[in-house]
Amino acid sequence: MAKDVRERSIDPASQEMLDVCQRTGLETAWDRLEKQQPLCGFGELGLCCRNCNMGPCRIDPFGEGATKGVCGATADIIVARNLLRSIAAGAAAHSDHGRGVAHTFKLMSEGKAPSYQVKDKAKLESLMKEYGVDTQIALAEAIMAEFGKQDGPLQFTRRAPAKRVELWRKFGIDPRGIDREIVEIMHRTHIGVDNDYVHLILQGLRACLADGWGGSMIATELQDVMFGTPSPTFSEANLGVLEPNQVNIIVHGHEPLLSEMIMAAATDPAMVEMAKKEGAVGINVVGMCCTGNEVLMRHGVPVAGNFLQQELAVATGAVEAMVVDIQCIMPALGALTGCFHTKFISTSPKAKFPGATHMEFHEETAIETAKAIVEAAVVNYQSRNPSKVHIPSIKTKCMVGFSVEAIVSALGGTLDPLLGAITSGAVRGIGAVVGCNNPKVVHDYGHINMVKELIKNNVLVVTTGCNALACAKAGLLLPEAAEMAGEGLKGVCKSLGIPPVLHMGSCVDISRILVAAAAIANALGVDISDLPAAGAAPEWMSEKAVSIGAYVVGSGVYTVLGTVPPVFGSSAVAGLLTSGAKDVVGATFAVELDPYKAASLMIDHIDSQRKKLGI
Ligand code: BF8
Repeated sequence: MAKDVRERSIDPASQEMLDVCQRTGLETAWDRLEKQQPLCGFGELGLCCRNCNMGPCRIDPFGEGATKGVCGATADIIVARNLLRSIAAGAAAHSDHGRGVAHTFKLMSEGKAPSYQVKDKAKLESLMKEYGVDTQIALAEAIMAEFGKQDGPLQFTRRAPAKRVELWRKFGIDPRGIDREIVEIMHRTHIGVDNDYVHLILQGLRACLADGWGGSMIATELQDVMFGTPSPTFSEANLGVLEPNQVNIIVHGHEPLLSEMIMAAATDPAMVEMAKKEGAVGINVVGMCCTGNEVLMRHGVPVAGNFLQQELAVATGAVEAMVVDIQCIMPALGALTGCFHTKFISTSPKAKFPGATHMEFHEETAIETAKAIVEAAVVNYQSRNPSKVHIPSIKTKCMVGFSVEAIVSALGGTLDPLLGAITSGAVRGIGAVVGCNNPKVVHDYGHINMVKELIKNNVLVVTTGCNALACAKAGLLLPEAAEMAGEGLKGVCKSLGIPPVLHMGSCVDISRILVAAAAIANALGVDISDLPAAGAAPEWMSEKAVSIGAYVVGSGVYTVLGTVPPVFGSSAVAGLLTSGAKDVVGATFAVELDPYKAASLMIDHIDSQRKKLGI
């Protein structure tokens, strides 16, 4: 029997489309999750091992069956190894994205990628200074070399407070090179290599720090150089941004290298003219997921939704092309787009999908490929079947684009007003709320209720990824949302004209949050772990989120997870993550599925940090 859509999502546009899907028999991730029930209990606890072919092995959590794998690996070893492999995959995904951006930057610097230019010269110059080089090409080479470094340090790790770097060194987790740490995880988790769960987890921390302060930060910084550092701008979010009379193109995935070019091609007057000849009034490019965040914050391009809305967007029947690159793109889109006229176009040399047309994107010919993609969408407009079109008329205004530079500028050029507000207690602390959607929990319920609870209690929220898009849809990214905040935070937001929830970008842009945390800690003369700050990922699902969570904790920020990580098959590993890590990195994870209780945990932590700081 069809499930009540209100049990699937709190977002009205998504509920409307879920109804359409149920009526027309279109399958979504929620349906597929139901078909997966009951989920594998061994998998949920992290207790199955497929790392060699003597198994697969699994440990009986009740101690009645096998307590060891064929090689003798215990629950502690298996759980830790599985966790590390997730970190490796997540760190690899972010860092390979960073490598792609660095590669484009290098080609551009050599004059081989004419579609790209330097948009933020000041950032370019400050990066050259940071790396101690005199030319753009030397900077490109120095950044590319970070990936293959053998002995570190990674330049951007030195943005962290000196005390943090000292601690990383003391525990042997200061990253030596981005690729090296990922490869070492794969080596150590091979059968018969590293079988000490503490030692394994320390390597996990080293690899994820190379993501947050390495690969992800490289992606953010060089994207800013080439596409501009975001500054506050207004736009709109939710499925209602799709236009009934225009050629709708959704850019979905993660790399702005592609979406920036699609934007440029779609605004080409010749292309717009062609769309008019096909009977459309124009071309409407909208974003989805983190690509959505990238073009939203730099150009105010409207965003159709977050992770769980990708299928719902296609189900509107009004999408001429779903253009994807990498990460968080459901392979289910192939079959679903096949039910409509929608062209599913893959572009990355790294990512192909069943049912997709592959139009491979290369930096050297970027704008030409982008034009061919836009043209394919335009000529597809005629194939739209009006009887299948259903666009929810729901969208919300949002204010986005709070890079660290933009925050400092909103504060009048210095962090002092924020520090003053924190010290006085008007702003109780900072909550970084990030991460995915997951059909295991009601779509956007965890995101929105946690964020509302935090701002109500005077916690300024910074957000990225799919949480940012949930907040955009719920109207939390508007200065008027200050009315939902506690008195102190409301006053600060009103005087600065900013929302109580600051959109800082895509998931690689959590590196911006690290930079902000480091700057605040440095200004106060303390470590990041001393700050009245906490992190959360209320609906996380991806391996990238595992890496993020680990580098945020590794950077000293207490972090609450809203879906259960597969580590509870080992009380030793779970204990290390939720308690023991405090003695190493000064921060821990907590797991709390109720967003209200999770917000309280964060607020309690913030209060205890304030007490320790004497503020
Ligand atoms: O990198 S928040 S579902 S879209 S993984 Fe994916 Fe998760 Fe969304 Fe962006 Ni991040």
